[in-house]
Amino acid sequence: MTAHVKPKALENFKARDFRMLIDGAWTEGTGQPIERIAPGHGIVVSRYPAGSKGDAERTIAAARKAFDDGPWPSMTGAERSNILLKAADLIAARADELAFLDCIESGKPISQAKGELGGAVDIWRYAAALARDLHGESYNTLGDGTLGVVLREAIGVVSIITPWNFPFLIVSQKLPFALAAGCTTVVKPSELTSGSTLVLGEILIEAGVPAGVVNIVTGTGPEVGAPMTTHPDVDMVSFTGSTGVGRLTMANAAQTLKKVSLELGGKNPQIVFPDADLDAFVDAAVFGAYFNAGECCNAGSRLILHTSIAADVTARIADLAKKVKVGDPLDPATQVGAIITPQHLAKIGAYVDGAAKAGASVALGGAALDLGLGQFMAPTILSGVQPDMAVAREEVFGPVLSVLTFETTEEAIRIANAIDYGLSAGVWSRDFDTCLTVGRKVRAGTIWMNTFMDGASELPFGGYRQSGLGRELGRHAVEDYTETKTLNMHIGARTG
Ligand code: TXE
Repeated sequence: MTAHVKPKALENFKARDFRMLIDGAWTEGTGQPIERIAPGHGIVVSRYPAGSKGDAERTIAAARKAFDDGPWPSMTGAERSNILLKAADLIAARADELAFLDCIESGKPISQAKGELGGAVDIWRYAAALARDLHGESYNTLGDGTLGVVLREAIGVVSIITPWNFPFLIVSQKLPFALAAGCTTVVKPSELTSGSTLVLGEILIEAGVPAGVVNIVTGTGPEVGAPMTTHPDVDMVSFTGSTGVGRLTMANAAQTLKKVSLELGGKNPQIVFPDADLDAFVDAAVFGAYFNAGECCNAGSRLILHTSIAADVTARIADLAKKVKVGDPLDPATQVGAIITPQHLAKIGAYVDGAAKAGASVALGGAALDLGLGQFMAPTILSGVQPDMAVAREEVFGPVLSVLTFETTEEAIRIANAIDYGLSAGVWSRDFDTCLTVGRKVRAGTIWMNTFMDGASELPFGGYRQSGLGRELGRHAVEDYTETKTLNMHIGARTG
C-alpha cells in the first residue's frame, strides 16, 4: 500500500478529542483514549475516552436515578414530543458536521452520509409525533361490576448498543423512541465511530433533555458494552450488530430477564424472474450490493437469477459496477468509500478467495484497491456460487455480490430460505401474482417488490430467525420501550 495522502479537505484538520456524557457532565476517561484512524484517509481523526466497567456502572446508576426520580418519565407526551422536535431541528442545523464525522470515521461517502442525516431527522420527527399518541386500552365489557384499563408505562432504563456501519442513523432508530416512551438511556456507540453520537449528546442537552436521561459512554464491547447487558438496574437492551454478539447479549440479558431487541446480520436474496424490468433490476442490484461498500445488514448480497437470464444479467451488472466510483469518502462524487478496518478488508478478501477455491468464478473485482488513501475493496461479483458455499450463507459485509441461479419458483424460494438469516429480500417480476406468491413464502422481515432497500420511518424494520428479535421504526416502535400494566377495577359492592 502506498503512503497516505492527506486530502485537501483535511489539510487544516485537527483530530477531535471527545468526552463521554455521564449524568449531564462531560467526562474524560481514565487511561489512553481510543484513537480512530480514518479508514479512507489513514490519519487519526478522533479520540474517544476508553470507558471502563466502572464508567458503565456509574452511567447506569445515573440513568436509574433519572428514571426513578424523574422528571422525564412523568412529563406529558406533549412535553417530551416538543423536546424531540427541538432535537430534530438541532440535528438538521448540525447535519453537515454530523455527516462529516460519520464520513471520516466510517469511510462512507459524504453524499451518502448527508442522505442518512436527512433520514435521521425524519425519524426524530416521527418519534416526536408518536410520543403524543402513546396510549393503552380500556374494557367496559367485563360485566357491570368491572372496568379494565391497560396502561402503557415506560419500561425503565434502556441500554442502547450500536455498530459502526450507520453510526447516526442506527442510534436514531432506537433513542428517540425510547425517549418518547419516557425511558432513560445508556448509549454505547461503536468504538470505531463514536463521534456523531457524542455530538448528539450536546444536541439533546441543548434541546432540553434533563441530565441523566441520555448518557453516552464510549469504549469497547467487552469492557463497557457487556456490563450494560448484565447489570440488574437495566430493564431492556436494544442492540444492533453482529449475530454473535447479539446471541451473547441475549444470554447476558437472560441472567436478569431483561427485554431484548436485536437487529443483527443478513444475507439478503434478490430473486429475479425473466419477465422483470431488467434495466431497473440491474440498477438496483448494483446499488443493493455496493451501497455503504456492502457493509450493510440489508445488502442485497445474494442474487438468485433465473437460469435463462443469468449470464446476460450478470454481464450487465458487471458493466454498470465497473462505472461505480470508488474513492475518497470526502469527494462528493464518490459512490463507494473505504472499508472500516484493515482487518475487515482481509476478512472480505478471505471470503472471495474461499469462494474461488470452492469453485465460484470471479466475474469482477475480487481484490483490494490501492488508492494511496486508506483501505478499499473493488466492487466484486462472484458467479457460479452454490447455495452451500460460505459466501452464499454468511454475511461478508463487503462489496461482494454472489450470483446463484434457479429453474423453478419453488427452487428459488428454497434457496432464498436455506440460510440462518431472514432480514430482507427482493422479488422482481412484472407479474404481481409471482411477486406476492414468492414474497409471502420468503421468510424475511422486509420484502421489496420491484425495488430494493427503500425505507420509511413508518415501516417496521427487523428480521426473522437469526437476523434478530423485534422491530424498529413504524407506529409500534415506541410501544417496544414500554410495559403494560393492567388496572382491574371493581365498581360498587363486591359480592364475592
Ligand atoms: O460488530 P459487533 P463488529 C456484522 C458484520 C461485521 C461483524 C463484526 O458481519 O463484519 O458483524 O462487526 C459492541 N457486549 N455486523 O465487530 O462486535 C461493540 O462495541 C456488549 C452486522 O463491529 O457486534 C459495538 O458497539 N457489546 C451489523 C456493537 O457491539 C459488545 C452491524 C457492535 O459490534 C460486545 C455491524 C459485548 N461482549 C456489524 N462486543 C448489522 N446488522 O448491521 C462488542 N460489542
